Amino acid sequence: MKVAALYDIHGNLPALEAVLRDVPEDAIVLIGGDTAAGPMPAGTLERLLALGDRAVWIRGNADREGGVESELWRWRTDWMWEQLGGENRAFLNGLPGTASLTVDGLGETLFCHGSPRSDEEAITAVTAEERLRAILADAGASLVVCGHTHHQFDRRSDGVRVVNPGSVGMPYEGRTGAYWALLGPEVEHRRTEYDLEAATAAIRESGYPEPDELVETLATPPTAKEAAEFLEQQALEKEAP
Ligand SMILES: [Mn+2]
Repeated sequence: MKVAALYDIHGNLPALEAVLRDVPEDAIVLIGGDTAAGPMPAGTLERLLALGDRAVWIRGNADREGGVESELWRWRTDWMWEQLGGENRAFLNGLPGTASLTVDGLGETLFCHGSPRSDEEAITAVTAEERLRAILADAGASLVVCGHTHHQFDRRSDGVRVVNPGSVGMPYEGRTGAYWALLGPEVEHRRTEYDLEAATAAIRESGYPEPDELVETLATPPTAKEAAEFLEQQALEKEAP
Protein backbone atom coordinates (compact mmCIF):
# COMPACT_ATOMS: atom_id res chain seq x y z
CA MET A 1 0.00 0.00 0.00
CA LYS A 2 0.83 3.68 -0.39
CA VAL A 3 0.54 5.79 2.72
CA ALA A 4 -0.04 9.53 3.01
CA ALA A 5 1.36 10.52 6.41
CA LEU A 6 -0.55 13.49 7.81
CA TYR A 7 0.97 14.57 11.11
CA ASP A 8 0.30 17.45 13.50
CA ILE A 9 -2.77 18.73 11.70
CA HIS A 10 -3.57 20.77 14.84
CA GLY A 11 -7.15 21.58 13.96
CA ASN A 12 -6.15 23.54 10.85
CA LEU A 13 -9.05 22.48 8.63
CA PRO A 14 -8.17 24.67 5.60
CA ALA A 15 -4.66 23.17 5.51
CA LEU A 16 -6.08 19.65 5.86
CA GLU A 17 -8.63 20.18 3.07
CA ALA A 18 -5.87 21.32 0.72
CA VAL A 19 -3.66 18.34 1.55
CA LEU A 20 -6.50 15.86 1.09
CA ARG A 21 -7.00 17.22 -2.45
CA ASP A 22 -3.34 16.29 -3.14
CA VAL A 23 -3.44 12.81 -1.58
CA PRO A 24 -3.70 10.08 -4.25
CA GLU A 25 -6.99 8.21 -4.15
CA ASP A 26 -5.31 4.85 -3.69
CA ALA A 27 -3.33 5.92 -0.61
CA ILE A 28 -4.16 5.04 2.98
CA VAL A 29 -4.24 8.15 5.18
CA LEU A 30 -2.15 7.78 8.32
CA ILE A 31 -3.21 10.39 10.87
CA GLY A 32 -0.14 10.87 13.01
CA GLY A 33 -1.48 12.60 16.11
CA ASP A 34 -1.97 16.12 17.48
CA THR A 35 -4.90 16.06 15.15
CA ALA A 36 -7.64 18.21 16.69
CA ALA A 37 -5.70 20.52 19.05
CA GLY A 38 -6.16 23.78 17.20
CA PRO A 39 -8.71 26.30 15.97
CA MET A 40 -11.19 23.96 14.20
CA PRO A 41 -11.18 20.73 16.19
CA ALA A 42 -14.71 19.51 15.45
CA GLY A 43 -14.56 20.20 11.70
CA THR A 44 -11.16 18.57 11.47
CA LEU A 45 -12.33 15.39 13.17
CA GLU A 46 -15.49 15.27 11.11
CA ARG A 47 -13.52 15.56 7.86
CA LEU A 48 -11.10 12.82 8.88
CA LEU A 49 -13.77 10.48 10.22
CA ALA A 50 -15.45 10.76 6.81
CA LEU A 51 -12.43 8.93 5.35
CA GLY A 52 -13.74 5.82 7.10
CA ASP A 53 -11.65 2.69 6.62
CA ARG A 54 -9.15 4.58 4.48
CA ALA A 55 -7.77 6.27 7.60
CA VAL A 56 -5.45 4.80 10.23
CA TRP A 57 -5.23 6.86 13.41
CA ILE A 58 -2.63 7.18 16.13
CA ARG A 59 -2.75 9.48 19.12
CA GLY A 60 -0.57 12.51 19.81
CA ASN A 61 0.19 13.96 23.21
CA ALA A 62 -2.26 16.82 22.60
CA ASP A 63 -5.03 14.34 21.75
CA ARG A 64 -5.15 12.92 25.26
CA GLU A 65 -5.97 14.24 28.73
CA GLY A 66 -2.98 15.77 30.47
CA GLY A 67 -0.73 15.56 27.41
CA VAL A 68 0.41 19.19 27.25
CA GLU A 69 2.52 21.14 29.70
CA SER A 70 2.46 24.87 29.07
CA GLU A 71 -0.28 27.10 30.42
CA LEU A 72 -1.19 28.26 26.91
CA TRP A 73 -1.57 24.72 25.58
CA ARG A 74 -3.56 23.63 28.62
CA TRP A 75 -5.93 26.53 27.94
CA ARG A 76 -6.13 25.58 24.29
CA THR A 77 -6.77 21.88 24.89
CA ASP A 78 -9.40 22.68 27.55
CA TRP A 79 -11.08 24.79 24.87
CA MET A 80 -10.74 21.91 22.40
CA TRP A 81 -12.44 19.44 24.76
CA GLU A 82 -15.30 21.95 25.13
CA GLN A 83 -15.69 22.08 21.35
CA LEU A 84 -15.65 18.32 20.92
CA GLY A 85 -18.50 16.17 22.19
CA GLY A 86 -17.90 13.44 24.72
CA GLU A 87 -17.88 10.83 22.00
CA ASN A 88 -15.04 12.52 20.10
CA ARG A 89 -13.18 13.02 23.33
CA ALA A 90 -13.36 9.33 24.15
CA PHE A 91 -12.41 8.43 20.59
CA LEU A 92 -9.23 10.56 20.68
CA ASN A 93 -8.19 9.40 24.12
CA GLY A 94 -8.68 5.79 23.11
CA LEU A 95 -6.48 5.82 20.01
CA PRO A 96 -3.39 3.60 19.91
CA GLY A 97 0.07 5.14 20.37
CA THR A 98 1.59 3.47 17.32
CA ALA A 99 0.59 1.70 14.11
CA SER A 100 2.51 -0.73 11.95
CA LEU A 101 1.88 -0.90 8.19
CA THR A 102 3.61 -2.60 5.28
CA VAL A 103 4.34 0.10 2.71
CA ASP A 104 5.07 -0.54 -0.99
CA GLY A 105 8.81 -0.64 -1.56
CA LEU A 106 9.59 0.37 2.03
CA GLY A 107 8.38 -2.63 4.01
CA GLU A 108 7.31 -2.81 7.62
CA THR A 109 6.94 0.75 8.88
CA LEU A 110 6.30 1.89 12.43
CA PHE A 111 4.27 5.07 12.80
CA CYS A 112 4.45 6.93 16.11
CA HIS A 113 3.83 10.50 17.25
CA GLY A 114 6.92 11.51 19.24
CA SER A 115 9.10 8.41 19.36
CA PRO A 116 8.37 4.67 19.35
CA ARG A 117 8.33 4.71 23.14
CA SER A 118 6.59 8.00 23.97
CA ASP A 119 4.19 10.49 22.36
CA GLU A 120 6.07 13.30 24.13
CA GLU A 121 9.65 12.39 23.27
CA ALA A 122 11.08 14.67 20.60
CA ILE A 123 13.24 13.55 17.70
CA THR A 124 14.66 16.42 15.66
CA ALA A 125 16.87 16.92 12.62
CA VAL A 126 19.76 17.62 15.01
CA THR A 127 19.23 14.85 17.59
CA ALA A 128 22.68 13.50 18.43
CA GLU A 129 23.48 10.01 17.20
CA GLU A 130 23.79 8.61 20.70
CA ARG A 131 20.41 9.89 21.87
CA LEU A 132 18.79 8.73 18.63
CA ARG A 133 20.25 5.24 19.02
CA ALA A 134 18.78 4.91 22.51
CA ILE A 135 15.38 6.15 21.34
CA LEU A 136 15.28 3.65 18.47
CA ALA A 137 16.79 0.68 20.31
CA ASP A 138 13.51 -1.23 20.63
CA ALA A 139 11.67 0.14 17.62
CA GLY A 140 11.73 -3.21 15.84
CA ALA A 141 11.25 -1.72 12.36
CA SER A 142 13.63 -0.57 9.65
CA LEU A 143 11.54 2.53 8.97
CA VAL A 144 10.13 4.72 11.74
CA VAL A 145 7.86 7.67 10.97
CA CYS A 146 7.52 10.23 13.72
CA GLY A 147 6.10 13.74 14.09
CA HIS A 148 5.64 16.06 17.07
CA THR A 149 8.53 18.39 16.12
CA HIS A 150 6.81 19.88 13.06
CA HIS A 151 9.75 19.82 10.64
CA GLN A 152 10.57 17.40 7.85
CA PHE A 153 13.66 15.22 7.94
CA ASP A 154 14.94 11.89 6.71
CA ARG A 155 17.74 10.35 8.78
CA ARG A 156 19.41 7.03 9.36
CA SER A 157 20.79 5.54 12.53
CA ASP A 158 22.24 2.04 12.78
CA GLY A 159 20.20 0.78 9.86
CA VAL A 160 16.97 2.39 11.05
CA ARG A 161 15.56 5.12 8.83
CA VAL A 162 13.67 7.87 10.65
CA VAL A 163 11.35 10.14 8.72
CA ASN A 164 9.38 13.15 9.91
CA PRO A 165 6.67 14.13 7.42
CA GLY A 166 6.44 17.64 8.90
CA SER A 167 3.23 19.28 10.08
CA VAL A 168 0.04 19.86 8.10
CA GLY A 169 -1.36 22.54 10.33
CA MET A 170 1.50 24.24 12.19
CA PRO A 171 4.77 23.69 10.33
CA TYR A 172 8.18 25.07 11.26
CA GLU A 173 9.77 25.21 7.83
CA GLY A 174 10.58 28.89 7.35
CA ARG A 175 7.91 28.98 4.69
CA THR A 176 4.10 28.84 4.65
CA GLY A 177 2.12 25.83 3.46
CA ALA A 178 1.03 22.42 4.71
CA TYR A 179 3.67 19.70 5.00
CA TRP A 180 3.24 15.93 4.80
CA ALA A 181 4.76 12.86 3.17
CA LEU A 182 3.74 10.28 0.64
CA LEU A 183 5.26 6.86 1.33
CA GLY A 184 5.58 4.07 -1.24
CA PRO A 185 7.64 3.17 -3.09
CA GLU A 186 9.87 6.11 -2.08
CA VAL A 187 9.70 8.58 0.79
CA GLU A 188 8.40 11.76 -0.79
CA HIS A 189 8.27 14.90 1.34
CA ARG A 190 5.45 17.14 0.19
CA ARG A 191 4.34 20.73 0.58
CA THR A 192 0.82 21.84 -0.28
CA GLU A 193 -0.17 25.49 -0.60
CA TYR A 194 -3.43 26.75 0.85
CA ASP A 195 -5.22 30.06 1.23
CA LEU A 196 -3.63 31.43 4.37
CA GLU A 197 -5.69 34.62 4.31
CA ALA A 198 -8.94 32.67 4.42
CA ALA A 199 -7.50 30.36 7.09
CA THR A 200 -6.46 33.37 9.18
CA ALA A 201 -9.99 34.79 9.04
CA ALA A 202 -11.42 31.42 10.07
CA ILE A 203 -8.96 31.14 12.96
CA ARG A 204 -9.91 34.60 14.24
CA GLU A 205 -13.61 33.71 14.08
CA SER A 206 -13.21 30.36 15.80
CA GLY A 207 -12.84 31.56 19.39
CA TYR A 208 -9.52 29.72 19.67
CA PRO A 209 -7.40 30.99 22.61
CA GLU A 210 -4.54 33.36 21.63
CA PRO A 211 -5.27 33.30 17.90
CA ASP A 212 -2.64 35.97 17.16
CA GLU A 213 0.17 33.67 18.28
CA LEU A 214 -1.00 30.95 15.87
CA VAL A 215 -1.63 33.37 13.02
CA GLU A 216 1.87 34.77 13.37
CA THR A 217 3.44 31.30 13.48
CA LEU A 218 1.57 30.33 10.31
CA ALA A 219 2.47 33.52 8.44
CA THR A 220 6.12 33.79 9.54
CA PRO A 221 7.17 30.33 10.72
CA PRO A 222 10.59 29.68 12.23
CA THR A 223 13.00 27.80 9.98
CA ALA A 224 13.41 24.05 10.40
CA LYS A 225 16.93 24.67 11.70
CA GLU A 226 15.74 27.15 14.35
CA ALA A 227 12.92 24.84 15.41
CA ALA A 228 15.16 21.75 15.51
CA GLU A 229 17.78 23.46 17.67
CA PHE A 230 15.19 24.92 20.05
CA LEU A 231 13.23 21.66 20.41
CA GLU A 232 16.41 19.62 20.80
CA GLN A 233 17.55 21.88 23.61
CA GLN A 234 14.15 21.51 25.28
CA ALA A 235 14.35 17.72 24.97
CA LEU A 236 17.81 17.65 26.53
CA GLU A 237 16.66 19.82 29.45
CA LYS A 238 13.70 17.50 30.02
CA GLU A 239 16.04 14.51 30.08
CA ALA A 240 18.53 16.06 32.48
CA PRO A 241 18.34 14.69 36.03
MN1 LIG B 1 2.88 16.61 19.67
